[in-house]
Amino acid sequence: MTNPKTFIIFIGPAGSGKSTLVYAYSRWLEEVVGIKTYKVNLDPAAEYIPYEPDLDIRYLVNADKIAREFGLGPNGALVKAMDKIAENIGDIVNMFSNSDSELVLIDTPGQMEVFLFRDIAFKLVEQLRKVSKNIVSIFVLDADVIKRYEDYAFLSIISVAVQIRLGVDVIPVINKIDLTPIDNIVGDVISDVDIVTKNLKGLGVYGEMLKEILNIIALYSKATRVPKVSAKNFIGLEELHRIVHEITCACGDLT
Ligand SMILES: Nc1nc2c(ncn2[C@@H]2O[C@H](COP(=O)(O)OP(=O)(O)O)[C@@H](O)[C@H]2O)c(=O)[nH]1
Ligand SMILES: [Mg+2]
Repeated sequence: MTNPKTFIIFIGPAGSGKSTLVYAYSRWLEEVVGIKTYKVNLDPAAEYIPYEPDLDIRYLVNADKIAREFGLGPNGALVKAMDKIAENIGDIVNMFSNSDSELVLIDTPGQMEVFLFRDIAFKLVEQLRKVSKNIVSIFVLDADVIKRYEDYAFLSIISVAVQIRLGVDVIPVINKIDLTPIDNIVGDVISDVDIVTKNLKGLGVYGEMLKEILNIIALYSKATRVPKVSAKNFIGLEELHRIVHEITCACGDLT
């Protein structure tokens, strides 16, 4: 029996490195693990994509074309494009759900708000669920954002918000560690809630609230480790894959 498909949805702010991570992770999977992935570009306004998409939404719904047709600016065109994708998401998912690859990587628009704050977010997951229950999201944040313990809390909370919105497990990932030596700031304790909560000082009532929230997240969240990666330099991809595997695969923990 073949393994059920795993879908991985990459989400994060513009420029955090989603598309670069799709490229690096897919190459790493192919070369190191021997898994051929299927790559979907769901960004109708992408100007440059570092990987070769197997399905490129720009050929079906193109933001530039919509801007010209309806006389819209870039934001209006992107919103319209995403709504059009949402309307047709059943057909779009059908296009890639029969691919041979057991792993499908789905890249979302640079501006995460047009994905997360529109129907497309949960409609996509709704359709993917008809194919497989192995769906996980990777939330990518630039290492430059994580300078203080409260920034770690921010990453955890925003990942949970994404989890609630999509209804799938979310793995928070810190990217571009080649540029920012975050070990000097929160280091390897980043996944240790006790240490983080002890270091949330001087925040008054917000600090107390954060401690409670982080402990609850640690209690319920499946992805308790936060992989630190460099999509550019292929660092941390093994740890990322281990966590993806732990969450999506019935065969359990690889560690
Ligand atoms: N130094 C460094 N740059 C990166 C890394 N990942 C992505 N970038 C750069 O960050 C910019 C935005 O990356 P991109 O993947 O397009 O971001 P997206 O908008 O989230 O898809 C590009 O110039 C990438 O080359 C990384 O790990 N290290
Ligand atoms: Mg991108």
